[in-house]
Amino acid sequence: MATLPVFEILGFPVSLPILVISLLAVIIIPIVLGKLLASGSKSGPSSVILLAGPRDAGKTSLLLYLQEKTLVPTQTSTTPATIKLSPSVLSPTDSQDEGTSTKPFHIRDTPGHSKLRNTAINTIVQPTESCIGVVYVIDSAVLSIQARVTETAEYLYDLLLAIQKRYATLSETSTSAESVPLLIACNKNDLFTALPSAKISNLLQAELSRMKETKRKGLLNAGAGENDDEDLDFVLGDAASDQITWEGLKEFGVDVSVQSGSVKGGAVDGWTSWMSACLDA
Ligand SMILES: Nc1nc2c(ncn2[C@@H]2O[C@H](COP(=O)(O)OP(=O)(O)O)[C@@H](O)[C@H]2O)c(=O)[nH]1
Ligand SMILES: [Mg+2]
Repeated sequence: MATLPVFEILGFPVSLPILVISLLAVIIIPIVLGKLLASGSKSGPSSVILLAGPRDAGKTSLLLYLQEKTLVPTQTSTTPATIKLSPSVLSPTDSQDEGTSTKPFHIRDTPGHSKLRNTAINTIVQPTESCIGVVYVIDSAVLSIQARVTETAEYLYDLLLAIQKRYATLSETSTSAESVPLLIACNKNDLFTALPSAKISNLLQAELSRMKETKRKGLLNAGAGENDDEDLDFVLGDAASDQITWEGLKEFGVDVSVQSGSVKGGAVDGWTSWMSACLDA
């Protein structure tokens, strides 16, 4: 019987089959591991529509309404919740008309408390998350109070900046970078103190401009601790002007729409057709 050749490696005798298996293992294991890790980092849910906004604006109510088609009692959320929905939940209540998309999508409800807003910002900034739209739910009935306008605009500013950053990062590597559209959903318009969407739109643009001016003058520390020094230079919109308008933000990959509605009144068709358009895009 012919004997297999035996090699000597570092003083140890090694037979040919062992040598071949070892060499294959050294080559194949890193390749397989690399593939597994790469796919793991992209395993987050696909087609995520993010719900963000100040506390008590109606984010969780909207999410549950899409599931149940009725106003369900909610509790203050402290953790993000991602649920999978069929696009059929977005078709208007009085119509058979369905969007062209049939693939399920995800809605992520995030806590509105100022200390828990990282989830929302991260969902936008992380390139591994396929965020296809942001619904910024606000309470239309409290915006005659200046402090509530400021609070509403502050969180909005951070989200718009995150969208702009994502777009800027993607544009560096691709000529056809997709922007993430943002809908300002002016909820609770069933309440008599609710302001109309056009008025809210103007109030928020004016407040964002005021904030940008304040940030630029260095009176406010942008991003308070979350962003590093380099990011402090990252200004929302045009660096040459403090004026912020939805129109002006478009060239920075930030596409803003404003629409009134009411979860309580079941008036959410405008918002759901906006979401449908995100799925079809
Ligand atoms: N009047 C009115 N109340 C609403 C509406 N949507 C939600 N609410 C109420 O607002 C409160 C806060 O809602 P919630 O969904 O928990 O807000 P979240 O903190 O943004 O998730 C709850 O008491 C809801 O019942 C609405 O369209 N009209
Ligand atoms: Mg909630």
